[in-house]
Amino acid sequence: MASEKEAALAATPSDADAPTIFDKIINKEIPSTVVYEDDKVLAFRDITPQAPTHILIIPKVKDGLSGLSKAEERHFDILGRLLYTAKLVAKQEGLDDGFRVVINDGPKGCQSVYHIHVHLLGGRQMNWPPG
Ligand code: IU
Repeated sequence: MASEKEAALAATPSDADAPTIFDKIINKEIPSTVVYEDDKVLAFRDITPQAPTHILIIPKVKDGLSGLSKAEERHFDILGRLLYTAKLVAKQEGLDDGFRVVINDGPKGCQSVYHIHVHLLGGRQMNWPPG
């Protein structure tokens, strides 16, 4: 299987509203392990975990947010909600000693799926600088 970096470099930054595999996850057309859901956001376990806890938090409606670089003022609320959900899920997962949130953007940011998502990583000691 291609590395995450190879997948990111192979991915074509899609039109802001083009559907991605995350739409199929939102619509339950393909299975995922959902850990949190409300009317605005969905959080599910990453299929290729990079830490003992690795969860993706996504908006249910993309509204042009294929990545953080596409954010507009109308996205203030959903951006805040994604981060707040990361905090809620970190608590739910028992990540009381710390965790990391990451948003990859564009090819050089190693983004492979063009539907904005917050990575929540925890359960091991993180390192800095990141790769
Ligand atoms: P990235 O920031 O765009 O690189 O993150 C995309 C993530 O989506 C990556 O960590 C994948 O493992 C993850 N993922 C998934 O959980 N389920 C899928 O069906 C696909 C990707 I495709």
